Amino acid sequence: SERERTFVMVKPDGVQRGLIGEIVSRFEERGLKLVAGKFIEIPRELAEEHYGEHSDKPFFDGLVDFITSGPVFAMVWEGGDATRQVRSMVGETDPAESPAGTIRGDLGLDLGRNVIHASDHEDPGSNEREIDLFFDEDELVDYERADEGWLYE
Ligand code: YYY
Ligand code: MG
Repeated sequence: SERERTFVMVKPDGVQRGLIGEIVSRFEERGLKLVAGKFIEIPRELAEEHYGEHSDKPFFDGLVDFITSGPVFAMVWEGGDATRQVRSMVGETDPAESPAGTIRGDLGLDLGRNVIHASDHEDPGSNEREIDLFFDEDELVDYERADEGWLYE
């Protein structure tokens, strides 16, 4: 499978609930490689651009209010088919529809407080677009993980 990079963010509810470490651990243990991370408060303009595809939806204003309501932990993870792999670990948009074993299924209850954002594998290019929105090129670190030879055939 193709090595690629994908954008992931622990939302304000996940940060306030002390779930950053738990969430980072899941991706680390899976074998994905962390290539960037930053702890920030998202400016409203950036939030509106990030969620631009939803600008005409009834939940848009509440979503932007929520994502700007406190700090988030934004990350870039790299690996084989990373966007799809991460989404399968995240679960469905609604935690109530997410199986146990997924991040939203294990750690969330409510659609509007679903703990984590991840780029959409069904929206090709969303990973690159979101990485570019949140990170400068020189914030992405190129290195080899020590166990990479054991993670891929
Ligand atoms: O990509 P994902 O986060 O799984 O869902 P999207 O359909 O892109 O919606 C983004 C975000 O909006 C979702 O994580 C929760 C919120 N939301 C909502 O509050 N109410 C909805 N009916 C749909 C989505
Ligand atoms: Mg989405």
